[in-house]
Amino acid sequence: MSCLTYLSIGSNRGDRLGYLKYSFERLRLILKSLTFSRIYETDPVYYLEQPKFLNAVVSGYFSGTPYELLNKTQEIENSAGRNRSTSVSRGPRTLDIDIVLFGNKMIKSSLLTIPHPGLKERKFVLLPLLELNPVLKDPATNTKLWELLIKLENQGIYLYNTHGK
Ligand code: PH2
Ligand code: MG
Ligand code: MG
Repeated sequence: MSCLTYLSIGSNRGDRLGYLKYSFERLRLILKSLTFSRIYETDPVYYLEQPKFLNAVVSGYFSGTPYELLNKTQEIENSAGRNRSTSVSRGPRTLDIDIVLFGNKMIKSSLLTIPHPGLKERKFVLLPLLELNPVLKDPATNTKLWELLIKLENQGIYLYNTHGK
């Protein structure tokens, strides 16, 4: 059996667009019917002293457990030069792939929390997520995600125009 999953992708170090495209190509081999949102350039949140991010969300069907998917996404992050040992928590990274939703599953363990704990407060996740599926709900509370999005303050999210870049 396969499960529809949504992943948030981010990069704010090095060739940001290149890392996003690399992640799409790698995820294409892991997720069936891979679909991706438009790409947004976003102001950093949490740790503010870092460059702007490129962010997107992808969806697709995964055959396996959430932990198996986590292993695969971490392997892709590592192969994109992600260095966990020297990096500041929530600081600059070449490639970050976060599992946001995995069907309607709810998981809380030391390795993995699903839905992603930042989902409800991050416009750079909610906006591209709703672009892919406007009727999504938070499986924990059943709240419509668009209702959460419109309550958030402006966070600096701009459509990234890839023409001429
Ligand atoms: N990721 C973070 C911390 N802050 N800000 C934006 N705009 N986009 C991100 O992907 C992001 C962030 C840690 O994963
Ligand atoms: Mg992240
Ligand atoms: Mg992450």
